[in-house]
Order: sequence, then structure tokens, then C-alpha cells
Amino acid sequence: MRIDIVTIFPEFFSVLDVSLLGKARQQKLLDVTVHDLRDFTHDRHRTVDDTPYGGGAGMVMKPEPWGEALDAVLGGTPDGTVMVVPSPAGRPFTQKEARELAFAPRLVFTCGRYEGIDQRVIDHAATRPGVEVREISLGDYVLNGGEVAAMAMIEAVGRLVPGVVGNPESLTEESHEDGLLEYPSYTKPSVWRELEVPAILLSGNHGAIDSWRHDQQLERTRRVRPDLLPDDPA
Ligand code: 6GU
Repeated sequence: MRIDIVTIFPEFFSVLDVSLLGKARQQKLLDVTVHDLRDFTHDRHRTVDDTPYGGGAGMVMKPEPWGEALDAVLGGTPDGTVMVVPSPAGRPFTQKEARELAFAPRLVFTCGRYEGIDQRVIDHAATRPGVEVREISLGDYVLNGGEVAAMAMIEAVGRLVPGVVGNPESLTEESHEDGLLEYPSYTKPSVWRELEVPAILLSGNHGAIDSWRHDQQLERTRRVRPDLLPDDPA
């Protein structure tokens, strides 16, 4: 999978060199390129923002540098390319969304700062043949810009790309994959600070263990995330 990121803070993305995703890049499973939006400005101050039409607080990112950056990045892009616009005004990011994005041949993340990007940039990108634009939010809180959000989405999607996670079974047995939270996990020693591992896990009875784990998932989901259950009265 190819991933392009456009940002005014390319150095934010140095964390993509480490851990699982860093290894996936070395193995060429992920091909990540970070582009500096300011390289697409032409004035001495490399200006990327201006005051909002209609007034109001904050600054808006100017369309011209974004237009040039996206001409360069999206030119000749394969069909099925998804341009992800991280935004607190987007639809919520979920595991389902991550699974869908993992099928795209190419993802382009446009990281806005300030009060966001001139809307025409997003509307124009959506008219490009073969490109689908998705405005996506990490959750109901505000970050200073799209960079940290893009990083979270890249990690969630990247680990679903075949080969990135060594044991594919660990992908199906985790929180949200079956719509429930994960069951609690334990490892050795069986007694630690007088706390015992639940006896059922030491029984060797795999049917009973599966059923206990499922009960734990339901109990935990009911307790902390009742909104995930189908008959949630809320
Ligand atoms: Cl995707 N971007 C920003 N700037 N803030 C957010 C967000 C995204 N998701 C939640 N808050």
C-alpha cells in the first residue's frame, strides 16, 4: 500500500520509522511519503494560511498551496485512491472504516492546521477521477491539527495490510473486531502479588475458556461501552 501525507509538520511523522510500521516500511509492505505543504508556496514567507471570509476566530489554510500539492500527489494516482481529510467535523473513525481503507491501493492524508482547509480544496479533490474523499474524525474532542489523527489512522489501517502483523489471528481476536471489547488477558506467573489468574484459564478446557472469554467480553462491553450493544436503550 502506498500512503502520502501532506502537512506543514513533516517531522511529526518520524515515528513511522519505528516499531511495527517502521518494519513494514523496510519490508516494502508500506510505502510512505511525507510532503511539506510549504514546498508548494511561492512567496518569501511560505504562507499557508489567511483570515476567514465572513470573519471569526483563527486562520484558514489557503487553497493555492493545497491545490498545487494535490496536483502533484494525486496526479496519475490509481483508481480507488482515498483522500482522507482528518477533521473533527468528519464522520467517526471506526475499525470498519480502517478495514475499508486497508483495501485502497493508495491513501492520501491531508493534514490541516488552524481552523481547517478552505472547503474548495476538498470539494475540488472529490471531482478528480478515481479519487474518493473522506472527511474523518478520531472522536468528539479537538486536536490542534490533523497530524496526530492521521498517525492514529495510519497505524490502525497499516496493521491490517496483509503481512504487517506477523500472526493474522491476533487481528481477529481483538477489541472491536466482533463489535465487542476484548476479554482480559493474563500471563505467567499464575500468582502475582497474591492475585491469581482466573482458574478456568489453567483448566485446559478450551470450550469452557472460549465461553468464559465471551462472557467477559459481554460483561465488559455492558459495563464500559453499553452503546456498542444492539439493545442499548440509550
Ligand atoms: Cl481527525 N482532527 C482534528 N484536528 N481534531 C480532531 C480530529 C481530527 N478528531 C478528533 N479531533
